[in-house]
Amino acid sequence: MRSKYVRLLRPIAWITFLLPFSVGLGLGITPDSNLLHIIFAFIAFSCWMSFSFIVNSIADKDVDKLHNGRSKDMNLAYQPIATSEITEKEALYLSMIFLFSSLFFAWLINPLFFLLILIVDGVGYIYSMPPTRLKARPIGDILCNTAAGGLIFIAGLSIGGANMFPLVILGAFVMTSIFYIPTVVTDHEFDKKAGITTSAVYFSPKKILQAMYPLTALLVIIALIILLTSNLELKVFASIVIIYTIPSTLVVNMNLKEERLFIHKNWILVPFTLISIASVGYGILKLFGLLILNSY
Ligand code: GPP
Ligand code: MG
Repeated sequence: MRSKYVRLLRPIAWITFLLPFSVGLGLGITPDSNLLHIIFAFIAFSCWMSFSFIVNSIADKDVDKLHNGRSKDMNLAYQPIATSEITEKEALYLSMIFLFSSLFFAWLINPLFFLLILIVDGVGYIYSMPPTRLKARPIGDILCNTAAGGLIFIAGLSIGGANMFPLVILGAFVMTSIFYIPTVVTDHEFDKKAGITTSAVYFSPKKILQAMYPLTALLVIIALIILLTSNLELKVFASIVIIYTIPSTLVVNMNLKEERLFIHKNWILVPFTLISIASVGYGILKLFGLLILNSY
């Protein structure tokens, strides 16, 4: 079995937020960006995720014991707090260290990046922890994940500062909410059993998946405007968004049988990892002046 600290931090689950962060970073970098800032940004990102997942496992310790291993990065019953391999107090200390480290490294980058990391740390906390515990409130779960994905995208953009356009940012928020919805549906059975009223439990899996259609339509409109009005780099980006999102929405809605969504987790994890690597690679090429699509 994986080390108890890896099971506490759940780095594989970070991939869902690594995608908006990396795409933002890739789009934002210019040949004038600072390599050290990029490294610090990844450390701040990892510390934010570590903080958010530790407080989540503290808040979820009783429900995680009921998990059967389905549709997740791991069987949550093996979370080290649920198995008592790590005490709640030790986890709390660790979460504090990660919280302060995320803020410290963010502060080394730029004031906007610092502010955004401060906010997403707060979102990570109110998502899991009482009294808010928004993950257990319909719409609250979607809003937190959409906010976190959109804001971490802006943080990524801000490292280099290019392409910080309102429409691009709006697109990132809409796209995050679209791709969050299937994940709350794959958790539906477990959340219902555990008595957690997520949006999927409240509205039903079918209804909440159907919400992907108007959101996809809105995203396509945004992407088309970007495609028609922006620079070459954003045109390519907008085309990829359209090509990736429309089939995803259709496939996800077609794979709901009864109340179960039959989508293997790798359908999210593998493309998200590949797109993240490609985005960071693209940003690095721009940084070293090896690929210039736009003139900065
Ligand atoms: C786990 O949530 C997800 C997180 C802790 C990341 C959320 C971070 C934000 C900043 C919103 P979960 O308890 O709903 O899922 P799981 O059952 O996989 O733990
Ligand atoms: Mg949890």
